[in-house]
Formats: sequence, structure tokens, C-alpha cells
Amino acid sequence: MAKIEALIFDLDGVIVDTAVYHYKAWRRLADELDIPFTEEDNEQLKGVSRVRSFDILLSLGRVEMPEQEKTSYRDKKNEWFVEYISSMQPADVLPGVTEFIHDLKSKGFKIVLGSASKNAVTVLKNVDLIEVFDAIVDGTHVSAAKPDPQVFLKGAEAVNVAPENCLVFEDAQAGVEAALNGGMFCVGVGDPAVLHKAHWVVPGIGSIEIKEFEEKISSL
Ligand code: B16
Ligand code: MG
Repeated sequence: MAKIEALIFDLDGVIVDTAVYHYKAWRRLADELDIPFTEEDNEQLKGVSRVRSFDILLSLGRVEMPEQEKTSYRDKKNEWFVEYISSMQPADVLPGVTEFIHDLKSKGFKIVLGSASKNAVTVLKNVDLIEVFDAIVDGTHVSAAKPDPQVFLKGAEAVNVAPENCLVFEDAQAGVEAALNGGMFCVGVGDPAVLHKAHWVVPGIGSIEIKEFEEKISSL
């Protein structure tokens, strides 16, 4: 039986809903480039790196451009995104997440962030959650994107816990695959039809009862 010692959290879609700000910024860029871009299209960008996200956007519009130009558009999108997240506050943390993380930290679990975002530290500071993390691994530390397990393996290593003793919380399919590829357990946060590969799926962290959670992980 596995003994879970570290809990690794994805950021966007698990702790906060920054997806709305990513969408707003990508949409603004798409409008500027005359690329039709819907909320449904935006689903493809969730959990995906900024570089890959822009390539997906360009392919939706069948637009090609030199690498240098791509960099300046990506920078522009990020400037807008940073402006949007600057107004985030503790109340923007998804329901029940702050309590859940603090409770489990006080029970001795290592709390780790595993996010593709290069803005993760800014977001965690704005919502006043940065202090609770024992380790933060984000888009500034990794070279391979999810479903590659690098981001989670680095997180496990940072708190000195073996992958088989880690449990990842993820809202994106690529993120669930990354956790499994790393030999970790995974709780899917969102739609069971999308996240069916996870060990179990919840609609949101707020719906998890701590007692039930402890029972569940002790039977893994
Ligand atoms: P940035 P996560 C991901 O965060 C987002 O889901 C994804 O939409 C975004 O493109 C990516 O971070 C990179 O973000 O542009 O801020 O570096 O879900 O891995 O926490
Ligand atoms: Mg996510």
C-alpha cells in the first residue's frame, strides 16, 4: 500500500481560475490578428505552455509568422495577462482550497505546486497562498511540458519524497497523464468524462471531506 506524503497541486483550474484571464488575453490577441477564437477553442490551451498555446491559436487561423514576430505577440499577451491577474485577491481562490491546503499541511503533508505557468509566483502572492508551499515548480523551472512528468518529478524531488508517495491534483488531461507518467497518484478536478484516467475525480477541491480523503489515500 502507498503512503502519501506529498500533495502536488496544479495552479490554473485547481487552486484558482486563471483560465478566464488567459482566455481574455488570447481572445484580445486573436481579435487583433483576425483569428476566430471561441471559448471552446480555448479548452485546447488549458494546461499547455504559452509557446504551444500561441502555436495552436495560429493554426486555428491558418496563420504563419516568423519566430521573432511570434515572440513579440506572446509577450504582448503576457503583458495583458499580468495586468488582469494584478487585481486577484485571496477571495479569488476556488472554494474550499485554502482551508484544504492548510488543514493537510498541519497534518504533516508536504505541499507542492506543479504548474506550467511562468506567472505562478505572482498569482500565489496575490491570493496570499505562497507561504503554505514547501516547494514551487513552475514554467520557469521546466523544459518539457505536461504530459511529460518533469514538473511533478521536480516537485517531488524538491521535498525529498518518492514519486509513488505523491498525489497530484490536476484539471487538465495532459496534467493527469503527466502525473501517471511520473508514477504518481492523481485526483482529477473537473469533468470525469475528460479526466477518466485519474485515480478518482472530484468536481472541485471544496467538495472533498478531509476525513474521507484520508481514508481514501490510506487505501491506495
Ligand atoms: P503562462 P497550469 C497553465 O497553468 C495554464 O493552464 C495554461 O493555459 C497556460 O498557457 C500555462 O499555464 C502557461 O501560463 O503564460 O502564465 O506562463 O494549469 O499548469 O497551472
Ligand atoms: Mg490546470
